[in-house]
Amino acid sequence: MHNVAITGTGVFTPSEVITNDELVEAFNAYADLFNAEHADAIAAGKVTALEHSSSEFIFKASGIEQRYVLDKEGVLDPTRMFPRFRQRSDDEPGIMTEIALEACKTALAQAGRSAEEVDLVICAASNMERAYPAVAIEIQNALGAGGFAFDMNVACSSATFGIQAAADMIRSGSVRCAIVVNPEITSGHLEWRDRDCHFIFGDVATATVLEREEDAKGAHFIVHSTRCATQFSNNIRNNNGFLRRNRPDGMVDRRDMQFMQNGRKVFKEVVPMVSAHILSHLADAEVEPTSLRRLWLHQANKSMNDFVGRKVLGREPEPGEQPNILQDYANTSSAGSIIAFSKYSDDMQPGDKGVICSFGAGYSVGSVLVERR
Ligand code: CO8
Repeated sequence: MHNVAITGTGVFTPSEVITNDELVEAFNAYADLFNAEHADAIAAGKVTALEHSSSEFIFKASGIEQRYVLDKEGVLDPTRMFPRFRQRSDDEPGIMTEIALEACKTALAQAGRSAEEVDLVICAASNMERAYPAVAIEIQNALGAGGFAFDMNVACSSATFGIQAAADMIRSGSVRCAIVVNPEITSGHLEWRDRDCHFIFGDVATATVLEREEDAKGAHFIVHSTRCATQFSNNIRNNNGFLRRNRPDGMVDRRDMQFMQNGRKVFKEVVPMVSAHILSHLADAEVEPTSLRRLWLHQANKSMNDFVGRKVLGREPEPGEQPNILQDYANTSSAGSIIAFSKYSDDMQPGDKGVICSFGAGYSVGSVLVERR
């Protein structure tokens, strides 16, 4: 059995930013257009008028101030309200591969590894741009990596579940060096026309290099242990899928073909689940929660993270113990905790321990207990 180390991480951040004010202005213009177009049906009580969104609500309810996206113009066009991506031919790299490569290159450079040394690529994300061939195999090919590659989707928990899968294979010896990459183009499956959720998500790609500890070339984190758990819930759901055309309304632009959630219920049900999950993981690893130097939590909601941090540490987290990036990136699904880990781990000293934890649709929770070496 081999010790497993995280030796590099990378974050690709799109160049385009949408502030809350810009987002709300576009949404409100869309709502006005919708209400004017459906004025008679609204007056007859057959259609519900859309209410305006507000920047104050968004910041207060979530802590989000802005989000990065791959295409700002399409999202903010009130007659469109979703990104405009150039149609690519099958001979060109897909858009997920393109952003994944950027994150992979940074992570590999940090690890001091060349792509040929990688023998496992896992593309772990909350949606894939096609069914097959696997996006991971396209990334493997574009990188020039060896071995094998596969896609996995556990929504917001994809990165930690991918890390567990890679770590287990490295530990057992079937893989020597793995890269888990999370290209999250959430702007493609968010419903920007729904006031309840239009502010939640942003685009990004993250990557994590894992290898045998004995191969690590510099400072690294060992993966002490990982833990994944799932519990079925319909409270976060997207009904788009390959059986879509079998439905009588299969070709209609239905609301349930994009992200849907009951946010209040998710908040109430997931917070205790996550706190209990982390505490039982730490208890089994015989690590005192109070000895943790850092929690790199999933980045969905600031209050959610405050609750989890307080429950796990048993006190108010000190500034820096539980870094948030959601104010800048919004919720980037599986990538959120990895962005936090990548940006806020350089100052950790040998022996310092921390937990990377993601949670979301499924429900799903994944935790990775790491120690600086
Ligand atoms: N502007 C103004 N008012 C608003 C707005 C708005 N934009 N939106 C809602 N309101 C109103 C509501 O209508 C409601 O009014 P009333 O009280 O009159 O009914 C009031 O504000 C309060 O609404 P909520 O109860 O919905 O507000 P909350 O305080 O619950 O906040 C949140 C909403 C921020 C969504 C919060 O519930 C939350 O963060 N919940 C947890 C969400 C979460 O963590 N989800 C995980 C999803 S991520 C995941 O699993 C990955 C999925 C795959 C990725 C998908 C990519 C697209």
